Amino acid sequence: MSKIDLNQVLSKFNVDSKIEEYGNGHINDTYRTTLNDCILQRINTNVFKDPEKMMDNISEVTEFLREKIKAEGGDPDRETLTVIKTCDGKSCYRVDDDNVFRVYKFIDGTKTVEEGTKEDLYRAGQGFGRFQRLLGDFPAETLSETIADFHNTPKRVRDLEEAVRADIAGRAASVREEIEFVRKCASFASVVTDGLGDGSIPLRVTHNDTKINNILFDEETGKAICVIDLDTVMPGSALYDFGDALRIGASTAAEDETDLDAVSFDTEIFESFAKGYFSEMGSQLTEREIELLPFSAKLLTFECGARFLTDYLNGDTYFKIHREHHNLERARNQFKLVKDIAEKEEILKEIIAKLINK
Ligand code: ADP
Ligand code: GN1
Ligand code: MG
Repeated sequence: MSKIDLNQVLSKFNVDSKIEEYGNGHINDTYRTTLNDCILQRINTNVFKDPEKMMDNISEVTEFLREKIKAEGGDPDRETLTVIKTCDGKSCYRVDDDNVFRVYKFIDGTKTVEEGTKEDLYRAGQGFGRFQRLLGDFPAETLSETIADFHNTPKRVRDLEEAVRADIAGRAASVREEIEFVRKCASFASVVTDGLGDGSIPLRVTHNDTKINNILFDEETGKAICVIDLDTVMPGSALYDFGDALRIGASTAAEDETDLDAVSFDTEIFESFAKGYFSEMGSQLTEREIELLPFSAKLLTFECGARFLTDYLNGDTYFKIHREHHNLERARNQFKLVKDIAEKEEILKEIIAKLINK
């Protein structure tokens, strides 16, 4: 990476500027250009094997969203990402297989939050709900699958078993308890994939990575204005987006908090997010989807925990880590949250029933 001259990369997009590191994602390297407000990203090609196809997805989705936003009287320059093309009209620039870059317009006057308030989560619910609603009639068949089996939870459990068997980092013996926890939860892992398979849950175009820092909030009004990080926009289930947003959004602690007593699921925040989400998507959801909303928070938190544990066993090759046992700490945190959600599932069901009957 150090060998790459980022200014030279920017010149390929006809952008000339100073650059500083930016953001807090686990996947791509993000930079902000300080003179003319662009976001430069080195796409993680270890994660996204075909960046050109991914950028085709993103270009199609953002162009589609632009038209929808315009039709609703919104501002497409702020309410969706804008892909800046290279001088020769491409949506990314490939230096070599490990160094593929893209540029977006920087959306000014916005902030991201890592752990939001009740109000932030209401707005995030609106933002992610609106995103899903606007893509309701997007031609799903034109999208490529940027990561195969991304939310295939049973496959994630099988990947964990594979990592245990291979044990390439020699860590399996030290995480027996966590591995057993995944095995115990495997009984509910296939609820959504089974539903998509037999048609009882509809396939929709979804974001699939609705972490709370993947939405930009207006600095002044606090409104959730733009859903970002569109790398995983693919056909999926509304339950993936709902559950994943609450995984961090309704947790009382950061995803890597090591004091597990501080980690619990805030039912009021759950209610707030669900209210915001229903205000946009309520009329589109099927009965089965509504029934599974509380469960989705548990499922997606479990899935993410299993992924962190797998990466720990594989020697930390997927998620960016900032300390030696970071992925294990994240996994333990997520599993604590799964247990807490499981204990609160009845309360969550009552909250949803109340919102629906309003
Ligand atoms: P990752 O896949 O690594 O999470 P993201 O695309 O989410 O990468 O970008 C990382 C961070 O950069 C975001 O959380 C956000 O703070 C910031 N960011 C990304 N795109 C924009 C944009 N167009 N305008 C303003 N900030 C952005
Ligand atoms: C990654 O890219 P980012 O930081 O928004 C990951 C998500 C995980 C999340 C856990 C493409 O999200 O699936 O839920 O970390 N994205 C990808 O924090 O794997
Ligand atoms: Mg992100």
